[in-house]
Amino acid sequence: MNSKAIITSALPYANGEIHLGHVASTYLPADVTTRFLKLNGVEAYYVCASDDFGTPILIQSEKEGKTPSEYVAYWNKRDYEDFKAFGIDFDFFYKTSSDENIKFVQDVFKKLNDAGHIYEQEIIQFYCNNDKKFLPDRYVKGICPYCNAEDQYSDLCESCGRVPEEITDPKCSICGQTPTKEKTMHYFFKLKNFADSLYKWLDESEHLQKDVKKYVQNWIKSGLIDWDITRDITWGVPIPLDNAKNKVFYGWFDNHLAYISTALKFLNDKGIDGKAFWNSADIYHFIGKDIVYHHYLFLPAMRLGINSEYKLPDYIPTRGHLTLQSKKISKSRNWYIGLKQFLNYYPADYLRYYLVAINPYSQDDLNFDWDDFTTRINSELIGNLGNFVNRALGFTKKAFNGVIPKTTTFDEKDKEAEEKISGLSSEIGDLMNSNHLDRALKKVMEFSSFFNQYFQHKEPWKNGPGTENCVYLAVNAARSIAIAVYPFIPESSQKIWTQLGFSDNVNDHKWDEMSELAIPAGHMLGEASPLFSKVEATDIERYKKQLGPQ
Ligand code: B3M
Ligand code: ZN
Repeated sequence: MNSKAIITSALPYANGEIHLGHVASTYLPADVTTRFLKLNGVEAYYVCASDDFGTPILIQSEKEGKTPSEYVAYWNKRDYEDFKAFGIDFDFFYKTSSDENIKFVQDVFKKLNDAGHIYEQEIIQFYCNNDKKFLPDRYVKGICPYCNAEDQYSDLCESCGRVPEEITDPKCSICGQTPTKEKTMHYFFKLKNFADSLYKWLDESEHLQKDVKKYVQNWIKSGLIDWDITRDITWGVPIPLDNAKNKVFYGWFDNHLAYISTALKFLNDKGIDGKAFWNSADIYHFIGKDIVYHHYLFLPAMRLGINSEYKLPDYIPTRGHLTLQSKKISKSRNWYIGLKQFLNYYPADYLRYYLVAINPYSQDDLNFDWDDFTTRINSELIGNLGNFVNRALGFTKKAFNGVIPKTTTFDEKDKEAEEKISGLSSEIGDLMNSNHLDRALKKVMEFSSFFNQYFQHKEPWKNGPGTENCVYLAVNAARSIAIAVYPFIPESSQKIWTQLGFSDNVNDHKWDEMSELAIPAGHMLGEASPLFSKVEATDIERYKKQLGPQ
């Protein structure tokens, strides 16, 4: 394991609230991984930023009568608060519109330009003579030539889902007049230049997902196209050339560079040499499968284009989309659950548990289902884990006044239990290291289930021989669980830790300590109380009704 790591997750557009779909595939897996790395003593930093630029944000801010800066500042703050309430523990959350990022992006552009990776080309764009501006795709609406739906974007028909080559009866979405077509000079990034080096990088990478790698390599084989990095709007990173007045970079040129500029700002402010750190760390970019093209091609190509001055990613964990009750999430059809909303219903750990448990390390889609959520929380988190911890600690309280008794000779069952504890950290650690967070969590649950059975089998309430061993091992197993679940359900982990009678923080300890029998005879437990409360079917029925047209 590298002793340093930088972790990022796809930057949220500063354009609306975070919902369950966002956290499932990127923010949560990244947070769990970061917490795991930190417990292993890795100097790991999780940085993120709001993605502030782009035409949709400009349009929305205009609609709301705000300046784009005011508009994105609102969402930057709100997103950060929602993430925090969910236990997403960024070391630093910044913004793509920061001075640092703007300067960084412009420098990268100049270097790419000097190296011959940029060229100019005239293109034809819609222009509104009334508003006196070029109209990027999103600013032009018309009739879809395929399905005849009215009022569709010129680059996407939301009714039939197709991308029209040429929209019928185009209209400026600001003033409603018919735009003309004018020539404008755009800058292009020569993505084609990088076909071979990208292919090789993918071939040689050790940790990138095999299935994703394969189809990205197929894209390369079928031919890459150069990439228009210009927008004729006012909201974006200005293109630093004299003859590029009123032009800014396309959002996907600048946003991923904020991974680097944000990390540099954070590290340099801490007195660490940010660039040296970046280049000696493991770099993780957590993403959803819809932005594979951007992260496996544009992003590495741009880094290669500046001679890998900042190293390419080691890991790009890519996961599928979340559906909700088996239907596609859609804000306009009210088929989504806001993160903030959910946290009004249940504690963060319930959602963290569920979303990790159903989320494999693959691009398969996953489904949030209220009934499945109920079953898993009630039977797994509460019925298995919560029950075991409460039983072990509660019994010790009752039968031994909360003081761990001295052990006697271990029998076969005790020895088996002891081995379970000593094997736990490497067994789960291996899965965590290979990104199989769901499987790792499942192992913890199996461990807990084993100890539930062990406790049942030993019947300590009969106070027969071996009762002391049972209590000693069960309480130590509860301690192992507290450490093992810390990356997944940090609040509950700390609760268990405190109930065990420790006054420090669980994350002051190391991952491997979960495999020690560190609670000695004579140790006094804290107060035991139930960790969770049951999910009630009647509540769930209410929450289900809040979805869909109101
Ligand atoms: N802001 C959100 C998305 O497409 C976009 C990600 C940027 S990552 C550099 O998921
Ligand atoms: Zn107009």
